[in-house]
Amino acid sequence: MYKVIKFPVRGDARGSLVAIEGLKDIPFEIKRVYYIFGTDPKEARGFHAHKELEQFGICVKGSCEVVFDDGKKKESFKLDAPHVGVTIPKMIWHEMYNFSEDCVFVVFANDIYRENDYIRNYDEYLKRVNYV
Ligand code: T46
Repeated sequence: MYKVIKFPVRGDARGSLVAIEGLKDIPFEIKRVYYIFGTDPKEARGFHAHKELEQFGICVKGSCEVVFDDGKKKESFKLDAPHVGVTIPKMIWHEMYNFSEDCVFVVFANDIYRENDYIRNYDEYLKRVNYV
């Protein structure tokens, strides 16, 4: 449903650095990066699946929880370390909750933004994955 990827932290006396390369550290070429910050902890985001888009998300600061749903079962993962991220595969419904006030959630994607790649209706999602 999703994969957790942990990166080595290259630290020295000056501080820490994490490097992420497309096709090497995450399983696709990176075409777009976006980030979410300043989300009110009471707000939830996501509530969609992507038809084709492959993504990888990591909280480089603070924390949030991602709920993954394949139409049959749900699993959640708390992102709270700047060197641990999760894949957000295509055709997986996902929702994000419990953003810390300082959360900066960075997402790498394998394509540009296309609104027609989103399935934003859960019943339509269930139909497409053949569960209704
Ligand atoms: C996803 C989760 C993890 C753009 O104009 N370009 C972009 O690249 C993106 C990602 C968004 N937008 C616009 C579309 C909306 O008007 O930014 C606004 C907020 O997007 P949305 O409501 O889709 O945000 P989230 O947090 O619900 O979902 C986002 C991504 O859109 C989505 O692909 O998988 O983060």
